[in-house]
Amino acid sequence: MSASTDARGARPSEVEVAVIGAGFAGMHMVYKLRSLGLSYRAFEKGSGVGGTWYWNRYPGASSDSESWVYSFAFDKDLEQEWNWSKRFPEQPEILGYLQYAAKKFDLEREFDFNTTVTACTYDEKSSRWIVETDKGDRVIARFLVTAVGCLSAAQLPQIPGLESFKGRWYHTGQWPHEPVDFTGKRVGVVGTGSSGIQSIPIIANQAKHLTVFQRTPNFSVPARNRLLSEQERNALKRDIREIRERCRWASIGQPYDAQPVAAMSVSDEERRKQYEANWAKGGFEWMFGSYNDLLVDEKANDTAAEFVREKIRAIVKDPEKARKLLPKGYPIGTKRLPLDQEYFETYNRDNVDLVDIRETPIEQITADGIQTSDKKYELDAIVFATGFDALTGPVTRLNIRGRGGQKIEQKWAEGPRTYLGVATLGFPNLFMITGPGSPSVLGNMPTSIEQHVDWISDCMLHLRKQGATTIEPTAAAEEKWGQHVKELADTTLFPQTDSWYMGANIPGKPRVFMPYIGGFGTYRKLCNEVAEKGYEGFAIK
Ligand code: N01
Repeated sequence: MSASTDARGARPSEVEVAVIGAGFAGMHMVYKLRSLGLSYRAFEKGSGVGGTWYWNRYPGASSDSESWVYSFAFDKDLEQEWNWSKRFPEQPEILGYLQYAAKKFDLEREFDFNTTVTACTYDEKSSRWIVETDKGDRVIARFLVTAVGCLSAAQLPQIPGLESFKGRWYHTGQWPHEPVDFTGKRVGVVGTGSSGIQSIPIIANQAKHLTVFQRTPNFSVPARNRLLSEQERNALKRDIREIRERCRWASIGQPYDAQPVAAMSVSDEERRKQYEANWAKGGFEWMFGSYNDLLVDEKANDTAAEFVREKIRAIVKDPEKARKLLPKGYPIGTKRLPLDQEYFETYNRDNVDLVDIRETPIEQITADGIQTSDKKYELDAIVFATGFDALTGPVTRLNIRGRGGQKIEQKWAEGPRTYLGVATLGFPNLFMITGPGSPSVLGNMPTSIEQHVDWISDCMLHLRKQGATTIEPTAAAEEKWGQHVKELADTTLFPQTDSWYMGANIPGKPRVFMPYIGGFGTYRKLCNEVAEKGYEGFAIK
């Protein structure tokens, strides 16, 4: 018998908690609920654990956080047993790690896989959630926990003619499980965000010809991925507790923070030396471990942006390609900064072309390729690296209805409204792991997830001790949190830019900066204080 089955081994239809998702968040939540002795049902659309790493199997998919922190922190044995091969782990290795953890903690049997949640409805009379699935389940739960990730609702652009395309097409976020071989093929990639930038060098290596359709040129910084030596691994394992503690309190959940130095307070020469040194190291530290004003001061930001533009000019030999690749018109870092492996170098290959679709827009997809306003590109395969309906999309597509039958997408019509990014008024006993209004995507996801899972579990225990039935943010607390999230964002350069942080990649989506940008450590402190004050800002009944 598992914790999600009854004495007869059947899945119960009434539980304390319903959990949706089997990625880092869902796995950790279920592990935690089981250890607390709370009953649950857990649903996952995919056929196995992995979440992001189950779906994003595109060539080159890899984490941009270092392997030793891009992992579960809740089990000391797991972190000593598992050997990461590289600095930045690649998708197959992360998926392997999550599958290993699922086996180690016997989590697989706790999930209903291949099961899509079709509706979550709050019943006010019983103060329970009714969770329905495409398998005909109707589960009654006191609490509903969404562990659906922030970047899981894939966005396919509405380009006329896709249905007529005779070749194969793919979205990076919904990649097939069987290997995709582009050998000898003419491939088009649409999109140059992180997914495009990671996959383009690998596809270029395989394909006969690659055409990249770029809407906005992106800044990108070298990852400088490499194998870890045994000595390095041992040292990391020795220090891992201390490293994790640094992550917990740092601004982006990584074991480093910006220096307490403004870029404009040092000489040009010194700044350049710093940028060069960090460029050689690679990784996010280039930007987020250097000066503390890069995302708030336009002049400071310009110095970093111009440094990257210089690198692009130096790497890309064809001046016309270099011109098209130069990012301009928005501050560096205000679109999520990709890390790359020879991305700009890829444009020096003879088999790679770049189309600026702002200059020559895509008009339609035809049976044999992509037609722009300028010419037709004949293609055997198209890869859409066009991103996601970020942060809100994964939640709104669950068909959640709260008090009075209100749909969550109605409540969020002008942008997401939450308290601490974990709960929302009108939807009692709903907890969102890494929801909008929490730091989530602004740093190392497992650090965010762990903090939310712990906080939510503690809150459930508190309610149990109190004999309480429901918890829900007060209108005042939610309003104040929304203001705070906005005010913080307005002190930065982020709102200037069309990015998925702002919802700008989805036609019609309200333009609101969705994550909390006050820093992971500060946020953790605030959440702890809320709990210490008896869940201040929540109405508990
Ligand atoms: O998506 P994106 P992504 N016609 O939205 C373009 C995380 N992630 O999947 O900039 C033509 O960033 C769009 O153009 P524009 C990470 O947080 C993490 O790459 O909107 N083009 C852009 O170039 C990341 O930020 C990792 O003008 C269209 C691209 O498609 C997030 O996921 C790896 C278009 C989309 O870029 C999303 O990344 C990968 C259209 N209609 C992803 N619509 C790791 O940690 C969009 N585009 C490793």
